[in-house]
Amino acid sequence: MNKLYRIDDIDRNLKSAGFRPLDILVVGGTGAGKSSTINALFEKDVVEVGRGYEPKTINIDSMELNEFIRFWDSPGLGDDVTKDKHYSSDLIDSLYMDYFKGDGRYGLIDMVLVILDGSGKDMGTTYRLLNEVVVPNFQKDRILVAVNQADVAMKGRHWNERKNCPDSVLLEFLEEKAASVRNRLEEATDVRVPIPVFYSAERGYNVEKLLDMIIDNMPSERRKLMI
Ligand SMILES: Nc1nc2c(ncn2[C@@H]2O[C@H](COP(=O)(O)OP(=O)(O)O)[C@@H](O)[C@H]2O)c(=O)[nH]1
Ligand SMILES: [Mg+2]
Repeated sequence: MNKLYRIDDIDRNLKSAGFRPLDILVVGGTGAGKSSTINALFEKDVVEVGRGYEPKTINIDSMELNEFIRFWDSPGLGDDVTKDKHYSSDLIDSLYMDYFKGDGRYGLIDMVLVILDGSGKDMGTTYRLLNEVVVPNFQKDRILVAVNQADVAMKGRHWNERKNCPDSVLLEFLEEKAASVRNRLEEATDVRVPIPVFYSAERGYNVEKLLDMIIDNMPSERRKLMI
């Protein structure tokens, strides 16, 4: 993404909210494509992408897109129970973490972006992540969901390589998927999110829509700790 993409909108939103930068924690199951998503947003490799099932993101790390938005990558859940406990408690800590913003103020994670693997059907890890980690510790109206891996949502079929976008069959499938993800999440976690964007971090498809979703749903005030 161009670092200046909709920069005036971002500036206006954050000015009226009275704070910046906006800190976004990216969460999701291992292999959903959290790190790839951050790289796609930055249009370069800022975090290491896992190959296979080896999770590459051990610590929670931050990257600044521009002076207004900062992304925090996180390790994924869903590998094994012991590791998950460890990662869950790290994630919870990060939701309460006060960090130094460099301008004399302290800040907190302002939004959580949940990444789902659009090529899979299993949402169990995401439900657990929301129910056990995010929802008890974070404001529900600051959660966004996005469906990655749009290119392989139908096992690679119906992806138009030449135009780098889904054909009409896959597009319809993805639209239905986004709507159903939203409904299923609401049933399982009681969180109602804006309709998830579907995109492909790997192919650079709809990545600007992902940023649009973030820009159009920015919080109107600084987050306060839930006590
Ligand atoms: N086909 C496809 N593969 C992807 C996409 N995004 C990520 N991947 C692959 O999925 C694997 C896991 O990605 P990674 O970003 O490390 O996932 P993380 O564990 O959530 O951080 C890597 O092999 C990526 O290349 C995508 O949009 N399409
Ligand atoms: Mg990762």
